[in-house]
Amino acid sequence: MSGRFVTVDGGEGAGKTTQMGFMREYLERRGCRVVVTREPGGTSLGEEIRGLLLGHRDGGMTLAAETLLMFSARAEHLERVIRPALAAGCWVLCDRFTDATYAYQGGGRGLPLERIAVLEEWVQGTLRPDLTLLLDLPVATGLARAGRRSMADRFEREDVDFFERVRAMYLKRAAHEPDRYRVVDASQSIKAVRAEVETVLAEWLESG
Ligand code: Z5A
Repeated sequence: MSGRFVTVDGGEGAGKTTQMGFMREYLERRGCRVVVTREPGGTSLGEEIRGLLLGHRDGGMTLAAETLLMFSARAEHLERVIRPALAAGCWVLCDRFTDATYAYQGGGRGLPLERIAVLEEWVQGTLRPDLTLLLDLPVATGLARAGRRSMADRFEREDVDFFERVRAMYLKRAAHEPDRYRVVDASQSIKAVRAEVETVLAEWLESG
């Protein structure tokens, strides 16, 4: 079976990391070779950039710097991890990708989407995910889950309205690209979300 590029995205506390572990098991049981990775990050330099992006910066960070750092990490990630894995026939399961830039920097912070599109074209060329699972849930539910964890990072300290705009942008993109996106109700129990994700994967595998 040839490689596929599958991304998992969603708001705070959506359960991406949890479900990606199950997805890996599911695909490996079907004989797929799977590479699990994440953004921002996924490479040595990318993880350093992640530290800059999520860290607590007294002076803040301009939106341009934030967006360009996301795409710097992505350029490294594509060149060193994603493209080689796909070329070797592996499935790449990526925890967040460019949809997150549209949702957070575009929807959340108000960066014009055309600017993101220019960077997407430059850094990715024609490469886009084959399938994107959007783990969708009410903002309050996600924030309550995330709140149980350790200290909030730079994004997690944003207010509820920010996360509502992020969610709205994800849902808008999913509605515009129904062939690539599958929206999963992530407010259910871990077991129920897992079952829905596996059904989506099974149907997608069968369809193509
Ligand atoms: N960001 C950006 O702005 N622009 C970009 O282009 C990119 C990213 C790529 C870091 O991402 C930040 O970067 C992110 C957006 C920004 N900021 N925010 N917010 P991240 O993906 O590393 O950070 P995150 O959203 O906080 O993800 P996370 O910490 O990895 O959470 P998760 O993977 O979605 O959830 P989880 O770790 O699987 O679960 C969280 C908790 O909920 C945990 O205790 C689980 O046991 C629990 N959980 C999970 N599922 C369930 C269900 N179904 N029921 C109940 N409890 C559950």
